[in-house]
Amino acid sequence: MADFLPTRQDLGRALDWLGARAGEAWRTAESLIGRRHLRLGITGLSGAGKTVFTTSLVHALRHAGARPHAMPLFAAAAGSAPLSATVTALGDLPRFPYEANLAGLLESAPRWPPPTERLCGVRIILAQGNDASRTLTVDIVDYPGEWLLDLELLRLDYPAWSAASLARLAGGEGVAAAESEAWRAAASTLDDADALVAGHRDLLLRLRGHGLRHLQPGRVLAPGDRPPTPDEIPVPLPASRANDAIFAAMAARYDAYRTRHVEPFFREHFARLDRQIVLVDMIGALARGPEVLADTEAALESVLASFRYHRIAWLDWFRSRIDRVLVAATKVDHVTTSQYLNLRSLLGQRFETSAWREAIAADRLRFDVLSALRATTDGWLRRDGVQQAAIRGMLKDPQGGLRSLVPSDIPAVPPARDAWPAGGFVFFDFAPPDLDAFAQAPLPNVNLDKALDYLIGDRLT
Ligand SMILES: Nc1nc2c(ncn2[C@@H]2O[C@H](COP(=O)(O)OP(=O)(O)OP(=O)(O)O)[C@@H](O)[C@H]2O)c(=O)[nH]1
Ligand SMILES: [Mg+2]
Repeated sequence: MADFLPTRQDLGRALDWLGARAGEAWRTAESLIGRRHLRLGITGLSGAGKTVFTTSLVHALRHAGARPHAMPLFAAAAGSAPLSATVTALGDLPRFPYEANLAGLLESAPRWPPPTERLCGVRIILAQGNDASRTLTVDIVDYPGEWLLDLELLRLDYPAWSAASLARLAGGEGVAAAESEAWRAAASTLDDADALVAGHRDLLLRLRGHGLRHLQPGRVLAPGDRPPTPDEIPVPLPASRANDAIFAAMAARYDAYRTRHVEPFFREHFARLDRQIVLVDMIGALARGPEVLADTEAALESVLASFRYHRIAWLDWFRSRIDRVLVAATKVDHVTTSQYLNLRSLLGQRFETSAWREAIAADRLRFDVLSALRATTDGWLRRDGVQQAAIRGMLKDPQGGLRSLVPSDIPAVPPARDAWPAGGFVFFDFAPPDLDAFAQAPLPNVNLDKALDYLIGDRLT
């Protein structure tokens, strides 16, 4: 019971929170006069496909009215009056570079957009026919998945976070254990906070290079525009050091990191979202092997836990209002159509437990596959007299050219380590396709319309 009595600090946080929410009265008033508003969060761990998805989504919303058959959702919603879309900045957030990303994709040698590590946003105002009072404003907030993963810190105190982080680093006999061995030894003896932080940062970067994603604190990897100062960055230390001065110093840093970075992000952005899409590169994780696949699954589980808060007294008062979460395995054009069902199953199988059943049954949580920009087409390849399903596209490697290839089949559940195929799962990276015909039309994709229908469709009607 004592857990739930607010402390003075909790009350302070709650007041900050109320201040941040004042703008919402305005949104409620807008909705009463027929101007509807929806705030959509887009996230995924680095390289998952957030920027490509957001670019394709904005482009689709802009041109859905012009080519209704490409996006059946909009054709149905618009009826006889075509939809028009205006793209503008979103408050004082850095603007999502839609135009620059699109220009790169439309070049004669199309380019994928560059990596991004900051929060940014864009507002799209959809209007139906000439009726200016019938609008739907879609605010899109694109933020690094590492920050979503950091919300886990709000549920853990410093000793618990340390224990969990160190267990992940030491776990198994894989790359994390080997790479972190020297740092873990230092963490059990060293008293120099700066050296511990620098070594830990270096370790996290190396682990990310190996494809691991369940890495914290996230702002070490994705610092954004307001990076933590050196004395706000904690590292995990073993319980054997609980009585050392360095342990108390790191616990203080941990609290500073949470209150100055994680909580403001939660309050100012995350908790204001209405809908969320979480993008996951399951195919890339499979290609990296069993350790990375298990790590990606664990990171996803931690991320999804942030959508249902338990036992955090002050957060429980102002529960996140996100009522629909779509978890999507991206880049599904890397495999043949015949593999989509298995990919969907590989993504969602871990959540077929009682803890998630209710959310899934109520359609508040959905799992699906998508490709925001389809770079391949389906085809067939004859090999040794046998017809095989193949995909065809321009390889990303400039020497690769246009190829028909047979990627690995996707397993419906993660194979046991000793049942992993010799040589691993093999997939290929593709360049964006020629998009000449799509400057004024939704980009070729898989399931973008379906994803949008779930995320905003009910507000369009
Ligand atoms: N074939 C294909 N490749 C994709 C698709 N989406 C993303 N990619 C590939 O994945 C890479 C990363 O995509 P981004 O959208 O930049 O990923 P991100 O999540 O924004 O990455 P960071 O900003 O680095 O965190 C791209 O450069 C493409 O190579 C897709 O729909 N199809
Ligand atoms: Mg990006």
